[in-house]
Amino acid sequence: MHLELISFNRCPFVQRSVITLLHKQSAYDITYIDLAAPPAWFLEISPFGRVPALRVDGETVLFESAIINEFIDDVTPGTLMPADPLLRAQNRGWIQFGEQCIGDQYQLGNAKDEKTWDDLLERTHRNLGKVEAILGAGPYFNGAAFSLVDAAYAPLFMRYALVREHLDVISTEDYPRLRAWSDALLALPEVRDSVVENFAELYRASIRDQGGYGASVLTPG
Ligand SMILES: N[C@@H](CCC(=O)N[C@@H](CS)C(=O)NCC(=O)O)C(=O)O
Repeated sequence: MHLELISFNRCPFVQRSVITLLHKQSAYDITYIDLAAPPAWFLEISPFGRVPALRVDGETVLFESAIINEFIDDVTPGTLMPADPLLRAQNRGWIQFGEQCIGDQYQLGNAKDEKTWDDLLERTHRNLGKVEAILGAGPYFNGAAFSLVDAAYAPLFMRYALVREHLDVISTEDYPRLRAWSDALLALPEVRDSVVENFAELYRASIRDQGGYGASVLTPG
């Protein structure tokens, strides 16, 4: 089966799928597009015009990172979802919630003024607090075994780590379990290798270029 991931080099949702592909040691091709000027062929195959899209055997196209990741898991050896249906459903819920956390993070970087920033930071902490409250002893979301929830949150953790010298959002003091989970994931090769080589600079530049209050806090100077 041939898998082609359509990607944008800074997208955290694409990164979820790359982590899953790397973890499962699956062969795949990656095609980068510029989301600011998406090519016509992409708009034809991606119903929402969003990445990631996964083209299977050159024809069928899947969209939505959580769905793509379950498909990758299904067609490769081993499983990254719990066997118990109740746990699987709970895991899917927290994967979905991860999108909210990624959205909070994106908006923080874009915050134009201090008031917007304060409101967003409050919401960010409220949401992170919900995740902290349900985490177990780790090291991964479900305990000893890496799963698709881990792939879903690692991009969020990588981005917070890249601006940590200016603002430690997931501090050990505030979030002991979340931070330990973040540290465990960021140490994995499949997470480290899931972004382009110059990602750190690309990511910081994407915030700096916003030029608002969020940029002045997260990427000063
Ligand atoms: N829920 C989607 C979110 C994907 C998403 O928002 N991707 C962004 C890039 S990071 C995108 O393609 N944005 C272009 C647009 O919305 O037009 C998923 O999990 O795949």
